[in-house]
Amino acid sequence: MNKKDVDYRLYICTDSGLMTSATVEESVEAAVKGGAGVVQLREKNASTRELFELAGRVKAVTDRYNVPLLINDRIDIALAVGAAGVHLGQSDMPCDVARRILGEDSIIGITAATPELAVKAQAEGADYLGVGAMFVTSTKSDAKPNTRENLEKIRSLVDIPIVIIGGVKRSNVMTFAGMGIDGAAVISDIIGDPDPESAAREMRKILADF
Ligand code: TZP
Ligand code: MG
Repeated sequence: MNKKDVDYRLYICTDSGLMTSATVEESVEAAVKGGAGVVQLREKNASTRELFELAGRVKAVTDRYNVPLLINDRIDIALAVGAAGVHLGQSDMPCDVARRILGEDSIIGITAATPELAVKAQAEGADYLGVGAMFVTSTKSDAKPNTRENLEKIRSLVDIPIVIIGGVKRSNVMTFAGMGIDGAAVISDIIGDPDPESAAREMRKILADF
């Protein structure tokens, strides 16, 4: 898939610690069937070998549905399995260096919590931004809650896609409608649901007219 055609509306991240019973691959497949347009493999506790093997299995699923797979933090794993790209935070490899390593066709997403970081990420060639945390979330307890004012400011300053993240759920995502946001990145409300397919379908429906 051309990276310009990515549908960011429903972006799911994995977290095997939040899953009830299924494997990561099964949860990803369910979420994609329900309408997720981007999958990020985010497994903070896996060893390099485990992550490499899991990434290969997840990519087999995302390839079948023609959905891009992004790898959290790890450029090496993305290259090793031929993933569509990476998602990088402010403690990870700098965006411009990642771009040099991965090339122009890869997707590079950057976490940018402030207008300054957002503008810098866009200037360094980021394809999209993750902005959050929109709410306090136990999934990432060190993520500081961001403000809507910051989100509005960031939206006015960059033209690349923005996905909101952090405590975003079916029950609250509608409150962001009309802000020019391109999508919602969700972990617990989908991957932590016993029925990720229905959860994704419900969320995707709510996001339909963002
Ligand atoms: N970055 C900021 S908050 C967060 C990440 C990865 C966690 C989001 O998880 P959840 O369960 O959707 O709140
Ligand atoms: Mg990171």
